[in-house]
Amino acid sequence: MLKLYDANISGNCYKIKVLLSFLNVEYEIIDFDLFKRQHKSAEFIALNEFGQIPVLVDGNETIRDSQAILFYLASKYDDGAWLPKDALGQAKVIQWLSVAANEIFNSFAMARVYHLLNRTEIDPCRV
Ligand SMILES: N[C@@H](CCC(=O)N[C@@H](CS)C(=O)NCC(=O)O)C(=O)O
Repeated sequence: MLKLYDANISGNCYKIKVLLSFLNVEYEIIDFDLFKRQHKSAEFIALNEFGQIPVLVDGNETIRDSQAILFYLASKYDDGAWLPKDALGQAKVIQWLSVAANEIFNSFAMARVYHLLNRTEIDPCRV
């Protein structure tokens, strides 16, 4: 079964759980408390050298980064509804994934974490 290294407060993890539920794919959650710094353990760094969640493990394959995981799930577990097979369709999906990784992450997501967790760091998503 797929394993998702997750943290409940993470928007990057949330979007993967939304796609997994749309695709009806079963998975196991490995729940991390970021404030206990489980994501910086040697065992987890072996899975993701950046020490960040989300990470997806599918058998012998390990995928880090939410955009890459969305791409992987839609390619492997869907019939083209979420990720078109043609070059232009794929480019249009990737252009929106880039918006999520830049414009949305650096504005709404930062503001959410800043207020939700009362954090004052320049990059409140790093724990
Ligand atoms: N580019 C990565 C960013 C992942 C990321 O920023 N994860 C945050 C939680 S949403 C994290 O692990 N923060 C803890 C840290 O970096 O120390 C992705 O899209 O998955």
